[in-house]
Amino acid sequence: MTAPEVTQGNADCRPVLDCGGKPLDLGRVTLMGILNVTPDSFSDGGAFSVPERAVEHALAMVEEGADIIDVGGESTRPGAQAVTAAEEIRRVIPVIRVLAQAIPVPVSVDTSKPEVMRAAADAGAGMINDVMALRTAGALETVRELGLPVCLMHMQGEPRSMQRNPTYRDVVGEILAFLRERIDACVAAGIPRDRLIVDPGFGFGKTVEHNLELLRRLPEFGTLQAPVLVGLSRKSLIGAVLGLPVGERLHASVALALCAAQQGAAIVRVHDVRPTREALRMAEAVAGRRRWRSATMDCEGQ
Ligand code: PT1
Repeated sequence: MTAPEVTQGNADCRPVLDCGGKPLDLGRVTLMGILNVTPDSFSDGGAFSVPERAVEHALAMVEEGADIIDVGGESTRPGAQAVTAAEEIRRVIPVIRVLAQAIPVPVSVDTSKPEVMRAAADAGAGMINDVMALRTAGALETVRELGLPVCLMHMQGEPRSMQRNPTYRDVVGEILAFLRERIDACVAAGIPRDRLIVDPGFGFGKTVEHNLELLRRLPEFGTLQAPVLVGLSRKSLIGAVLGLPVGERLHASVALALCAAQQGAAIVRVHDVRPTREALRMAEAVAGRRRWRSATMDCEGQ
């Protein structure tokens, strides 16, 4: 008798993602450690802009339990200015090159520019994280050629102006429709469906109420049949709810990461790896499982 075939097309049935040769096990909630190599990062204030310091910080996050390190050279926080591809490459490539050799976990690159995606993959990056969901000219073709997994994020507007007056008729419905359209565009461009990750884009053209409703209704994103990535760490919705400055948002960030995991997120993008890892481990021990299923992601018996 032959072994049953592994079902494709569902995060829970296909738990290991190949990130350019390094595996990312999505059978458990995965922590993405944030590594900003920008002089104007919203919460690190450019502390890791010197390559040596950035590498040191990434090593510390891996030590603390990060499953993937996300390297970004362009701030996309509300109000941030765009940078050129050459400047982004100058910031991220030296760091990615060292990290890809030095750490056992995959490195992702947080960029929307095809030139940066290509240079990062050359330097050893194993995943593309694009807040523009491959809408930049040439991005779809580039990711197809690179053969790497990609995170497709929703954003209304552009970073410079996105928080001016975000409006939706139905925030969850519209974001689901957008992500469905981007998944279809990827598949049409020849990117296999099982390389796609989706992200509702917390804080990207959303009010506090939009963000809270998105998190409350996160299980509905399971209908997209792709792993869901969530980034809430230190974001301004915490400032709005608790009245705390960015340097005092650790406890709320841990709470939101745990909440996202229990709502079905496969990957949580965080600054503070150790406290988040401890909270998730504790909740996993209580639940007796390593991953919470979203309502619609169910392949029991397959
Ligand atoms: C994210 C994300 C990201 N966030 C993915 N990539 C940022 N896939 C950068 C605020 O309201 O959520 N998912 N890359 C950081 N962006 C923001 C947005 C930072 C909003 C801060 C805020 O404070």
